[in-house]
Amino acid sequence: MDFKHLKLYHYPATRSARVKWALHETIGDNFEVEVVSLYDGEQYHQDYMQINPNHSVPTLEIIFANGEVKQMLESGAIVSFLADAFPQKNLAPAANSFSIERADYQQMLFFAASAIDMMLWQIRIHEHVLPPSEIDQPSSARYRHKFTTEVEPQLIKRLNKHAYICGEHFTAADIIMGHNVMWAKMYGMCNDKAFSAYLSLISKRPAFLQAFADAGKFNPEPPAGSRMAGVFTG
Ligand SMILES: N[C@@H](CCC(=O)N[C@@H](CS)C(=O)NCC(=O)O)C(=O)O
Repeated sequence: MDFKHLKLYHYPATRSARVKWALHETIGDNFEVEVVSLYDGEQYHQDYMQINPNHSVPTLEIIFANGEVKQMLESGAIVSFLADAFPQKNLAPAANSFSIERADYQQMLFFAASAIDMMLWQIRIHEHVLPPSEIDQPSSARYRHKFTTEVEPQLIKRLNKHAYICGEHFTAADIIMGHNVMWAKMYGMCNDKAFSAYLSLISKRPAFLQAFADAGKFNPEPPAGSRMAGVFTG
């Protein structure tokens, strides 16, 4: 089935930028973007909570050709869905083949979107988001350690073998992993030259440049005095 309209609810340089990147890779500019001002609490507005009870971005609203509407809320699921929905863009090994390439691609996409994302999120909330009374410094230290001693070596090994995370070809797994590497760099991690080479390669893609054109508007911490200070969870 084809789509009639796509609308992305977005906030600069957050996980919704992964989806914006995948949309530019697959359908160019043929979608609507609405910015949800996270630090003003717009994600908690009743109308938004009705479509996204997790009060987060991304939300991708899909109006299908037959008029049916579906909201997708998970960046990994959306990026993977788009890659499979537009096979002519060559962003994923074929879904209908029991291949080593597909197995590896899914493994890396989910590793990035779940396990690695969770580690980075723990660092984020304990270093930038939670009020002082809720900060648990050992949690952030634990995930920094796990990331640098367990995750980074695996990624470096891959990137020393081939240009992209799953081989010599760019895939949707690079969208999630690439965003994670940039996110980790904000915390002073991912310093090996393999990561610099990787980022310089993926950041030249026109779809990347479009997706992150607004990244300068991202502020890692709720601005002082924001009514979301102490409320915002991630
Ligand atoms: N697992 C979700 C997480 C989405 C998420 O937490 N987004 C953050 C921005 S990166 C957000 O909108 N936070 C606002 C809030 O939790 O109130 C995904 O990968 O899409």
